[in-house]
Amino acid sequence: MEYALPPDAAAPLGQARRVVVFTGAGMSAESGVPTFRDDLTGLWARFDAMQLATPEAFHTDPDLVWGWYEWRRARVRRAKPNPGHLATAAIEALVPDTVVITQNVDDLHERAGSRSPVHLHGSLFAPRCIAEDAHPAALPETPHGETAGPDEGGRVPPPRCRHCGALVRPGVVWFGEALPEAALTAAVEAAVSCDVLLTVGTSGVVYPAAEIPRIAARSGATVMQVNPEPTPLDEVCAINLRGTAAHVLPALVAAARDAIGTT
Ligand code: BV8
Repeated sequence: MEYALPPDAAAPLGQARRVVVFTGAGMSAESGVPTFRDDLTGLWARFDAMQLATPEAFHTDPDLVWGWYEWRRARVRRAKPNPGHLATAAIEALVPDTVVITQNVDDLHERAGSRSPVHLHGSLFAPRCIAEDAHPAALPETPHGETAGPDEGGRVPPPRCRHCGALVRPGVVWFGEALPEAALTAAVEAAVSCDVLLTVGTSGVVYPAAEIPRIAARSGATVMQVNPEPTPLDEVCAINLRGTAAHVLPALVAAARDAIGTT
């Protein structure tokens, strides 16, 4: 059943010249990829994602952390983009000057047709050497998790860098690490100059990423939120659509398309 949009909820998107779609883990939830708020499953149930996603955890137990990322990579490879990802790509077609900024490390936006999402927190598909020069490293052919279920997807020794023999690490931004400068700069530039920022599926608690919708609001953009739950970003949203990405976004895009079609 189509989501019942409040009247005029799509008007800002229908009139926008420059749009930002800012997404978090909730965007991929309906593709079966767990969010950071979800309890981990199987072997991982006794770990806290916030503890595993740190340089300290990798230093202490590289096999455990690499195994976790391989398990996550296998789950993403088995997942499919959901109607929310597809609707996001449809927004890019509807409003050519659209920038997708994601906190997610999966590739579901790309697989849904988004041209070049800005990955603020890196990617599961870009491992690199742990050494300073951070040589990109090849992904192991079949992620360990592909064959083993979550409760056997435990420790997996990380590969070694072909150039220097150092450990290869996941290509993500861990807690306590700086975000990639180019990505953060591109995200801020998009946020200060957009007419509408659509924040989808984020709890808005991890900084500096969570600053992006606030920067847009301070710069005069209309901020719209899609989330089944309240978040700290409620206070900067002009329009709050309580619902899931796969349910709300297609309805929002259809209504915006109608609005544009009638202008
Ligand atoms: C840094 C990659 C400094 C790894 C991730 C103030 C300023 C700056 C930093 C800080 C600060 N205060 C605290 C900090 C430190 C820290 C931080 O923010 N901590 C938080 C916990 C308070 N920040 C950092 O450490 C950052 N680095 O600051 O470095 C520095 C500077 C210079 C030099 C050196 C150091 C780095 C943060 C990045 C961490 N890496 N990911 C990996 O994936 O393994 S963060 C990770 O968690 C995600 O990428 C995401 O960003 C975050 C989880 O948030 P969400 O995506 O929102 O997901 P979440 O599960 O929380 O929520 C899901 C939402 O979806 C919910 O609201 C739910 O209701 C909704 N939902 C559910 N289902 C659906 C749905 N919505 C729609 N549809 C559905 N179906």
